[in-house]
Amino acid sequence: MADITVTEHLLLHEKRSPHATGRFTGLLYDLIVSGKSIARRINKAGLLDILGGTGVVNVQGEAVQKIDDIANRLLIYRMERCGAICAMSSEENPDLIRVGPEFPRGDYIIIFDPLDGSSNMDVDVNIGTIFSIYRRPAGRTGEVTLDEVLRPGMEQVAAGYFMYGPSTMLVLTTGAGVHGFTLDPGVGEFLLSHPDMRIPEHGWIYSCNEGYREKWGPAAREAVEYFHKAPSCKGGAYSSRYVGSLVADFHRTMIYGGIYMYPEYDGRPNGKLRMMCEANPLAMLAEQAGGAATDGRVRILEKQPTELHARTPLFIGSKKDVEAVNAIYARHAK
Ligand code: AHM
Ligand code: MG
Repeated sequence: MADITVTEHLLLHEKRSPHATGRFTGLLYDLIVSGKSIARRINKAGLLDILGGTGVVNVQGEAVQKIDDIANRLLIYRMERCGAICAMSSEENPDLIRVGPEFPRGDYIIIFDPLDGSSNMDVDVNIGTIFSIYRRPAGRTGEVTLDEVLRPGMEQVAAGYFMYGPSTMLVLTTGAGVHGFTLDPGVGEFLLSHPDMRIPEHGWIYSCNEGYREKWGPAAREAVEYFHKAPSCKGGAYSSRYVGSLVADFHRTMIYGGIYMYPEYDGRPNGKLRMMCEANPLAMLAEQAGGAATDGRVRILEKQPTELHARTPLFIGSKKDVEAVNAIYARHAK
């Protein structure tokens, strides 16, 4: 069978997706160019003097790695010029970035974490770019206002991630299932390698940073302890895995099933992960693949963000595993 490129796949999808227009496909095309450019730099990172920190601390209070900064600039540059975007928000920038009148503008808003897990970069472990795409509410023109961006994840029209690992992958949903593409470096194209990805209903891996257990509240502790004792889908005990790169931990969860957990903890009532550039896009992917995502109480996609950099606890993965956590939180809420 002939290889199916991501562009070809998107064009076929256009017929089915009510959101797909030529502009949307153009946006994704430019996003893919950005992903390839970031992948190219990451592949040679050790040779290019782009490992380590910039000495700057970002809006999240975290040290900006050189490669974070490079990925962020690449994405902003390309998205500003793609003709489909009117505004964007990046994990690395405190404010909304409005596309200026010097560029052609479209109706889409993109939110991204340019390089998730970048602290893993120095040890050559998988990292990724996560993105979330909204369409501007109908009838809005002129300067984009913040309320047009602060919308629940349910309103996303597309979401996905690039994962830079042994191979570079793009995992994408436009609201009609989830499809995975692998970059063929010889051809320079992402080729369909994982059509119709589905998260198994029940898994055998739980994933969280257990180093924080002393800081967790009783519900989070009980949730994790549940996976120490409950039978996995294989009948035996669950296994534990934690890369510390959300994209990598989530990608494994997409394929093998199980659950990724980043609960709230002492001093961080909403945990660490960002709602708009991390939890929402991954929640859309999870649900489109038959899985679930909650904060222990509420479905992630229904949460109303109150600020661009709002955080949320996250439990994401196999439906049965996420439901077990919800039941524990519900008991603790009584
Ligand atoms: P980042 O976007 O600044 O890289 O932070 C998010 C990352 C996630 O990839 C990962 O799941 C989490 O931080 C790991 O955090 P911790 O070291 O607290 O376990
Ligand atoms: Mg991140």
